[in-house]
Formats: sequence, structure tokens, C-alpha cells
Amino acid sequence: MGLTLKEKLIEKMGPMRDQVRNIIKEHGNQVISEVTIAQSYGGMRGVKSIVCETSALDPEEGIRFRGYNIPECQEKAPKAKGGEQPLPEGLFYLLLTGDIPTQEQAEEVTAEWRKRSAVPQYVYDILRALPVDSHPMTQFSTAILSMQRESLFAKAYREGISKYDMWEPMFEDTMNLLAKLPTIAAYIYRRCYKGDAFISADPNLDWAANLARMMGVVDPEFMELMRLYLSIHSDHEGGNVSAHTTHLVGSALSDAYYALSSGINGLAGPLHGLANQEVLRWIMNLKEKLGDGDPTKEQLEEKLWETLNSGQVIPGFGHAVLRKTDPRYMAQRKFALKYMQDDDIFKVVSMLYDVVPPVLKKHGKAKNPWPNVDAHSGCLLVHYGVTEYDFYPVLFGVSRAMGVLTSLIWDRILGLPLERPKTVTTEWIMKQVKK
Ligand code: HAX
Repeated sequence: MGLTLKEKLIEKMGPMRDQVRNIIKEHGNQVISEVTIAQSYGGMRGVKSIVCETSALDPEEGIRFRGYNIPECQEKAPKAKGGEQPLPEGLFYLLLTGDIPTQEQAEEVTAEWRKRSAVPQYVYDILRALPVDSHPMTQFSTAILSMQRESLFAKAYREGISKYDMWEPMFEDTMNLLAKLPTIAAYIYRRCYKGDAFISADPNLDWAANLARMMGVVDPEFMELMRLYLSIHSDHEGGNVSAHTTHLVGSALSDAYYALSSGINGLAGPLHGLANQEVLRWIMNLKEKLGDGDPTKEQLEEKLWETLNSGQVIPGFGHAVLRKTDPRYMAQRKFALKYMQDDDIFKVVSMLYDVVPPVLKKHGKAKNPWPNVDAHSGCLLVHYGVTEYDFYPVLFGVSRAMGVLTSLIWDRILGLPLERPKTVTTEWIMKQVKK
């Protein structure tokens, strides 16, 4: 029997703590970034300031999870029997420990989450008390927050836990939360769109396949899609809104429930995770307007300019860091080319890939005219009958929870302090300018 996930983490944390302590001691004063006035007003774009261990985003190449890019993860990470896509459980193991797990180690995560997956009855009661047309992200965030009373971290803090040991209840809270998220997400889906008819988990299925099953989509292809989807949305380094928010709230030693719920609220913004909903809404509006048949390139261009000229953004395109097509988009495109080449919506998504970048370049504002992850995900979901696009960001949230909670555990391992950057007023800036 090899090391359990927790033992593996313990093995990794000592050297990392020493390394960070030494870096701060020996090089703490070294400058790694400067901040301009434009960056202060401009959402801190490009300012290197926060530390995040789990993944790194290169503007040209895209995301690397602990050093591995998406094709490498697809090739090396454990898969479900007969499947080709990585098991998200393996991605979680990688994000947490830095090592790609063996098949057995990934399956241990599946088994551990299965053990912890029971959702308290009061969560269903609370969800049922919300209007059924509350946005699915509101329901998701509320469900997570409602379980805060279960936090082992909060309990340990009350009982006087040492700072050095805080990672452990954070790890337990993370495992408990991740175990429950697919059931909660699927329940929200069933409640909102399928007459509140609950479907229970199958103890023989993996985490992602169970989410598919509990949503009521039993197609093995959709289970593969969920494995891919939940793997590639898991993490995007530390500065994006959901990761940064979770980290910030956690820095006040708020527990994983408070922190994740906040991160999910950030993901619910249309410039972030809600963009996948917006992309589908945009395409469906277009199809509704044009009627049956594929739109022409000219019709797409016209609609794009209409959107831009009315002061709105083209959802699914552009990125704060990336300057090339998002590899998460490409991974989904590869999936579509394999399973749904002739799908109507996929055809529109493919046309947009050709038509939007020149339009955005001509428009002259967006620094990155290329598609991001959200431009593609909706069309894959519609293909398998998940047409209710308001729900899409919840799936993003289930996946993103893996990355942001992993970072929260590392925040506690490294003892990172309360985050509190200095703010300045425009009056202060004016004084600097006059100097
Ligand atoms: N359509 C129209 N205009 C766009 C644009 C787009 N897709 N992307 C950027 N721009 C505009 C910006 O609104 C900004 O305009 P103003 O100067 O008038 O404010 C200008 O171009 C410069 O912006 P930028 O520096 O290129 O981009 P930002 O770093 O400020 O913003 C965003 C990055 C992702 C928010 C932006 O590209 C956008 O709004 N895209 C559409 C929404 C979207 O797809 N969001 C999902 C991103 C991926 C993600 O986080 N998923 O969760």
C-alpha cells in the first residue's frame, strides 16, 4: 500500500515550507514587479504579486497545471475504464501534490469522495425555499454557504488550533466539499429544469460520470465530456476572480465554505464564468432571429457589429492574460470534432472562430481577439440535451472548486497572512504626478 493522499501531502509540505521560508529570508527584498498608475486603475493586469502554486498561465501557451499542459494531462493522467479523458480526481491529486497520480491513487480519491458525498437534508430544504427561478449560481453558492456549520476548520479554530496545523482541517473541509458538489449541482439542475426529480449517485461511477448520471444524462460520451470539462476548468493560476476571491476571503481565516461560496459569486459574473451562458444565449438569439439553417458569414458579422456597437462585449472572446486561442478551447474543439462534427451549434461556434477575431481586430479594443474556454463549452452541453444555459456556470464552479480549494490548503500550509494591499486615492496619485 502506497501513501494516502494526505500522507503524500505531508511528505511534500515540509520541504516547501523550508523553501519558502528561505526565499523570503534570503531574497525577500528583491523586486519582481512594478506598478504603474494605469495598472492601478486597470485591474492590476500584469502585476506580479500573488503567489499560487497549483498552476501557471503563459499568455502564449495557456495553462499548465503543476507544469503539465492540457495535452500532457490528457496523455499522462489516469482515465476511467475505456475512457480517453483524464479523471478530474487525478487532476485534483496533481494540483494538490504536484505529482501525477497512479491509477490506484486517482481511484482512491474517487473512493474517498464517494464516502463523504452525503449532502445534509437541510441543504435540500434551503434550496427548496429559494424561488425556483433564482439563478442556478445563486442556488449553488447558497448551498455551499449553508453547509458552513459543518466546517472542521472553523471548529478547530474555535478550539484553538495552532497556525502550523491549520492545513489539516482545511484539507478535510476541502475533501468534504468536493465530495458533495456534484450532487448539489445535479440537484439544482433537476430542481430547476426537471420537476425536482432527484436522481441518486451510482457507487460504481467516478466523480464526473456521477455528475452526468445525477443530471439525468446517462450517455457514456457525456460522461467523457464531464471528465474533460471538470478537468480543464479546474484552475487558471491565482489572479482570476474566482481564485483570487477564494484566496482573499480565506486569508481572513474564513473557512473553505465561506471562501468557496465567495469565489463562486465571482465566477457568476458575465466577464468570468457566466460567459459560457452568455455565449449560448448569444448564439440562440441569433438562430431565433435567422430561423432554420446555418447562418452565413455575413449574418454573423452583422450580429457581431450590432453587439459591439451597442456597447456590449462578444462573450467567449478575449482574455485578461492569454494572447492566443485558449488551449481549453482547443481541447473542447478536439472533442467536438470527434463526436459531433455535424452539430448545428458546433458549426456556428466554428464559424465564430474564423469570423470574430478579424472583427475584434478591426474594432481595435480587445488586446486578445481569440476565443477563450467559454466560447466552446455550451455547444458541447447542448449536443447532449443540456440546453438550459443558465446552468452552465455551475458546472464551471464544480470544477473550479478543485483548484481554488487546493490553493486554500497550500495557503494554510505556507501560513500566508491576511491579504491587505495598500490603496491610494486619486488625490495622492495627482501629487505623485506633480513631483
Ligand atoms: N468583446 C468586445 N470588447 C472586448 C472584448 C470582447 N470580447 N474583450 C475585450 N474587449 C474590450 C474591453 O471591454 C476593453 O474595452 P474598454 O477599453 O472600453 O474598457 C478593451 O477591449 C480592452 O480590454 P482587454 O485589455 O483586451 O481585456 P480585459 O483584460 O480588460 O478583459 C475580458 C478581459 C475577458 C473581461 C474581456 O476580454 C471580455 O470582456 N471578454 C468577453 C467576456 C468573456 O468571454 N469572459 C470570459 C473570460 C474567460 C474567463 O474568465 N472565463 O471564466
